[in-house]
Amino acid sequence: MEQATFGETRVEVLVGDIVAQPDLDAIVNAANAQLQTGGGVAGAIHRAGGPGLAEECRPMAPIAPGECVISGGHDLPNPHVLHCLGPVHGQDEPADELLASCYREALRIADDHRLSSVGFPAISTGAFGYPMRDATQVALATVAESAAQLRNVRLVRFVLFDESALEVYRKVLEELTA
Ligand code: AR6
Repeated sequence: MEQATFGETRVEVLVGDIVAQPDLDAIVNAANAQLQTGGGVAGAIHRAGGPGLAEECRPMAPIAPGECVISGGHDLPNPHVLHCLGPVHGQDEPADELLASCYREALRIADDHRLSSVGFPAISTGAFGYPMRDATQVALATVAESAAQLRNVRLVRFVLFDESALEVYRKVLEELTA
């Protein structure tokens, strides 16, 4: 299954690049605590966003695991970026609650800013080492639970880096809606 509806919000899962989603009001950054450039998603977002993005973020740092802050999109095609710090697997506990908090907070902030579409990468599953299947269960269950409270967000897109991640998302989405 590649899409599902929770409340009035559609959830899509696809393979792609998080910085190449020009139709979305906001993309989510798998950030570091300093909200600066890095590897993976953070590197791609800061390269595409340009120096103005790091400059705007500097006074909001540091953030703690589970937290999320919003900035403008600068040179990105998206008007906003939601910067979430995921848990480092095996270090930041309780990992599942901290990861759920990232998704919940990003959706709450997007909704408060009256955004209608948000794109997420698979937070914590790269450099931070969170197993993909466990992280996917947290991500999709949290979006499903949060949907009832959303008044503005109508599209949540999970932008995954490869087919194997997409396969996991498809399976978990199927289990959740069974
Ligand atoms: N688009 C979509 N997904 C991507 C992209 C992309 N352009 N690039 C990587 N992924 P990561 P984390 C996938 O490491 O685990 C950074 O250095 C990747 O395959 O970006 O939360 C920061 O500075 C993986 O599945 O984020 C932090 O220090 C997922 O996105 C730290 O890494 C997340 O990988 C954050 O680690």
